[in-house]
Amino acid sequence: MTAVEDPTSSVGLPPAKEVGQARRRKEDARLITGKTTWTDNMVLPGMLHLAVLRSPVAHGRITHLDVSAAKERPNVVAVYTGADLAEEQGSLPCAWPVTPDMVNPGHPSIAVEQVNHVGEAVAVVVARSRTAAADALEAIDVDYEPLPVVLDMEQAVQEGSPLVHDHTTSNTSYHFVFDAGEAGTGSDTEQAFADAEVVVSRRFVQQRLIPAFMEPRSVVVQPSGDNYTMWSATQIPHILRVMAAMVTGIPEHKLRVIAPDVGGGFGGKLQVNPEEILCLLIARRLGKPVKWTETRGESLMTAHHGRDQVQFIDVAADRDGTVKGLRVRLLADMGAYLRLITPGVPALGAFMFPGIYKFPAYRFECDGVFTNKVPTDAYRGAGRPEATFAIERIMDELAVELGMDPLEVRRKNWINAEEFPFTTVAGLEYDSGDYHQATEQALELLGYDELRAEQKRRRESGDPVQLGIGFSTFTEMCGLAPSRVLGSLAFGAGGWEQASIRMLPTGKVEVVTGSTPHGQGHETAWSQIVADQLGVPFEDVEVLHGDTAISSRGLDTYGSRSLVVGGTAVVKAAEKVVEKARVIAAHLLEANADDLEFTGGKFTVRGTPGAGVGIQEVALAIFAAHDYPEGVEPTIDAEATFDPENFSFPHGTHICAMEIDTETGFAKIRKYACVDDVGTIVNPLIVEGQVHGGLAQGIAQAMYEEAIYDAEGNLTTGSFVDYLVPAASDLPHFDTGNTVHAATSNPLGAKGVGEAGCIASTPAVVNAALDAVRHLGVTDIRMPLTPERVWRAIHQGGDGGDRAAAGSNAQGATAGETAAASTDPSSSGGHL
Ligand code: MCN
Repeated sequence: MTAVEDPTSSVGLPPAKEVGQARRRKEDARLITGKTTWTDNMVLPGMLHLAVLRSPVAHGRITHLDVSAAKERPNVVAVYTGADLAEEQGSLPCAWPVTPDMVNPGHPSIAVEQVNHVGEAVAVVVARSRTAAADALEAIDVDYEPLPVVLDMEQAVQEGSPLVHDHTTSNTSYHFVFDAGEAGTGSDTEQAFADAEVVVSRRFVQQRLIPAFMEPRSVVVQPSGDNYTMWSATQIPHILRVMAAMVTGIPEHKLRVIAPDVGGGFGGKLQVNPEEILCLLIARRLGKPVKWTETRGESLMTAHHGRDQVQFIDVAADRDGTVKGLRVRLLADMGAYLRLITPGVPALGAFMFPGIYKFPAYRFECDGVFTNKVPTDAYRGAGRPEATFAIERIMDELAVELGMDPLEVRRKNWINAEEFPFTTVAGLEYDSGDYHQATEQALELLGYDELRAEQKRRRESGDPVQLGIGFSTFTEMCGLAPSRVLGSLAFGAGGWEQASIRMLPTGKVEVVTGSTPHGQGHETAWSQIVADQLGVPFEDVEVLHGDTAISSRGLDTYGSRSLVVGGTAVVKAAEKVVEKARVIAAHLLEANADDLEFTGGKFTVRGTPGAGVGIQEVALAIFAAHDYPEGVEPTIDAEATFDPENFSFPHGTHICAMEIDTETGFAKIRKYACVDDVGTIVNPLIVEGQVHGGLAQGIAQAMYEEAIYDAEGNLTTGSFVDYLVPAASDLPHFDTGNTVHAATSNPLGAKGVGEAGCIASTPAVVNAALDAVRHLGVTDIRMPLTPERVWRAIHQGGDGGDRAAAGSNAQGATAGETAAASTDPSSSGGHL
């Protein structure tokens, strides 16, 4: 990774000593040596265990449900059905009504009369042990009257299609439109298309993905009188508390939610789960602690999925490559219900389709469609990877149509560095960056010229292994905030974040943050920020989070928001601490507060640098409180809430070089180089780790992962044997670098990084694959780029087609093994 120097020099913070250092994460020692408590490790006296009977049918009426035998099973304490809990279970929340007339069918935690996807809860057993609960599920007798199963979005929106919810009039939940002409941010799109010299149209499929977090979901609820404590492997303890209070009627101040160490989420734990509500309701009924931990199979089958869109995209341009307009129509699979932000995911993406290009006309339309599948919701990038894929793919297609170099057509349409701040046709104000600079660096990192020369050689010699180079020049909107803008998008919450800082008597510092890390390293990064702000040693800072009783206000971690919003709240709280300490230090030094300078943790009197007092000494003095100025509170604690004026817009250039064996269809990344601009970098090691993780997931979408349902609506990729999450050994070395253009929306000058790699990488990989085989007549290959699909695209035409409904991934193989095993694409083994 290229070095970053003087990260705060341009943004008016104290000189950076810690910020910019590649500190190892302070949380890792406990995480990787088993010295932490995951939710499932919790054991409470008298704790009961919940097991869930799940529907084996995708769509059906429950005609018979007999739980009496299960109640008689050993160690079973209670069995509940939807009817038993109908009065109190309410509906799981959807916080993003993207249009005023959006149809939300409601979502019970346990089905009452009808099931709408495989895996939906039908009954729950509460027993003294986990195994007793699971065993008793077998004694429950259920009959279903099957209903027609709706799986294909394009069929679901046809007139006369069977309905997922029979009390609705169609399978369309909402029709969302953003039209730049109507919004006043652009000109008439239809006119732009009528006037353009060239129009390129494509249909892209964003396959369904599963956010396969390491730690499965788990929840424990402990009642104590009318108070409840919930431990949950969640990304959103604060939002969960509010939502759970609303759903169950338990007063919010009687409910404490704790997210202990959480083993990853990737958006999949940005949810209010039926089981969280059920544990709460049952703990209330029985007055006993209740635990539920999912199996991996339950996780893949019932935790919300991501992506799943059909994208129709048209670009209008002149023959010289100048883009004139963009039109996007989406079908977005909601699954059977609207979960916490299901409908908002494609709507958020609406603002990202224009990418880093300037053109005058843009129209976006999206139908949110119900199907009998598990609901979709946030998955790393949520809406933005889908948009970035579509625009970066079609820019390549435009280049091909015009006979231009893919970078040349991009460069022609980029917003130039001197044009910032720039308001895009979607109405976003991009604040800073330099797309040319990032691209030049990335080309160098990749060794572009050499690889192009090799590509030429391979083509000319008819080498069976062809080489392709694919680009993705992207930006994204993250740092989810500003509250007013989120409000204008009909999001049900704000986007501020809170932090407080307490100076302890011994000079140590406690930082309480409303962000909720689940792998992102906030304890380390926030310590670095505070160490610089207060001039105290990094080791003296402790960061507390993820407990609504400790951090009472917060909006949690998602949307790469934590540093730019939560980290800024930490900066603001630290500034207040310094100002409070300044007044007390002035008193102790018998000086005027205005005459004090504060550097390196020490207040000195301007002009007499010898005399001074350290902020940690001030903390002890104020604890004793023997001598402090009148009218001042004896504390130097402070809290701050930050709500930025704008999103943050990281950008970058990602380039993938890919080899394709034209005889086997096996695709292999030869080299991957990327240069990301995330503004000021607080911790380069963490940033690099975040980029690597994001790349792994973005590449996984391009090459490996796909959730597949069979014709009856069964998930056939219901285990890691079938759902192909790549291992580190399946991924290439990444050459990463950075440019630094400070964000203007926060005093750190930082831009989010948590999703960047995931958003950027997928189109770079697919573009590379196409570049390798386009001369063989291939114009598209459906994701994931399995050897079967690639082979079919080369030898049979089309995009490689749909994968077989069942058993489409090699049993138990890693991605590499699968590909290697699939050397005979006409056999039925491997991916075939
Ligand atoms: N950072 C930095 N300098 C920057 C930007 C970020 O040093 N200019 C650091 C931050 O201090 C923080 C980390 O990078 O430690 C990520 O910061 P940020 O971009 O603010 O993202 P969030 O902390 O809000 O994390 C959310 C983001 C999302 S949306 C998903 S999805 C995701 C991701 O983070 N899920 C993850 N990264 C993940 N990493 C792990 N290990 N597990 C997940 O589930």
